[in-house]
Amino acid sequence: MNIRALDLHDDGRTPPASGLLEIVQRGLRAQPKRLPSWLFYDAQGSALFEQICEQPEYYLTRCEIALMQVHAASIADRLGVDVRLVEYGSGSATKTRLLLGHMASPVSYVPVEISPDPLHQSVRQLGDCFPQLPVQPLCADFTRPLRLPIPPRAPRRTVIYFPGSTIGNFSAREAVTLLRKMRGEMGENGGILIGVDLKKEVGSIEAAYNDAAGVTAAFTLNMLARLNRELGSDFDLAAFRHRAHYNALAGRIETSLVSQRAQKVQVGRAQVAFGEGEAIRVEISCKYSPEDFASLAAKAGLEVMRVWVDPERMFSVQYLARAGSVAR
Ligand code: AVI
Repeated sequence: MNIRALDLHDDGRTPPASGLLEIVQRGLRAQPKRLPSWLFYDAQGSALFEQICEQPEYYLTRCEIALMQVHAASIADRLGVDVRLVEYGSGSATKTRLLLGHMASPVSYVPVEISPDPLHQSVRQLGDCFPQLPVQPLCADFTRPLRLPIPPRAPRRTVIYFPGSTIGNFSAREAVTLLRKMRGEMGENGGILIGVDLKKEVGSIEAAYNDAAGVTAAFTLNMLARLNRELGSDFDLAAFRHRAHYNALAGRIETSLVSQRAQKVQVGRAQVAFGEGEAIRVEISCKYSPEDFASLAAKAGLEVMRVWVDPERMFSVQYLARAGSVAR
């Protein structure tokens, strides 16, 4: 493994653990109640998410990997030579490996991840596959401005890789803000390679978030288990149900935890009252047509240069550059 791979950069901007209680209490005071979806991803939640990706109903991962298997060479060709690849999140080892395997003389790979454990894991895995590749892990929250590590040599282009359709977990307004931030980080000549789940027949979308084995339900409920573990709250997991339904007007899956009875839950010093059937909104997963996504990108000053889609039109991988840029 390249020795630089172990040099973990911490931009010092990860939120303090003490803020968690305040974030949760504020979300549960809101009307309707809501909790941020990043709360899913403690160690248990991340392991459950890996399992979700293997469920037969969850087509997103399967389709994106298949797309990368077929098109990695043409995608890498589009990115060009001497690229610095910055990945938002670091949990997509298979897709990243497929991409890096086709890239010509990449300058460095910078996985950006808020928690150090998955970051170390991805560094180890990639180090084994690409011993010559400088890996510069950055421990940071990718939704906030990043201080990217100094590359080992000057890249021709910085490409931000954001697979998995995680962009769908942001509202349209948040997504534009995030894309605009990426636009700044990639620079004049840079690009964004992004996985975007597509609009399709409602049955398959809803099935993906309501798998028969109940893994997604366990993933959603783990958020409350996490709060019990970390904040000492007393959520009764048996008294909440996972609900995920497609809001066709908004073009998104809306996931909630629904209280099965009237109850009170202790969260820190606050007592939170729930009515029977009352929901906590925990996630949105937006689905886009190629046209929808192009207009979202345009609001962030970006232009879609190329779209790769599977034959069933389930999922897309898109390459964006600055709108009107001459450096294509
Ligand atoms: C990470 N993200 C793209 C997943 C999604 O499809 O919205 C998270 C997820 N939630 C439930 N299942 C998967």
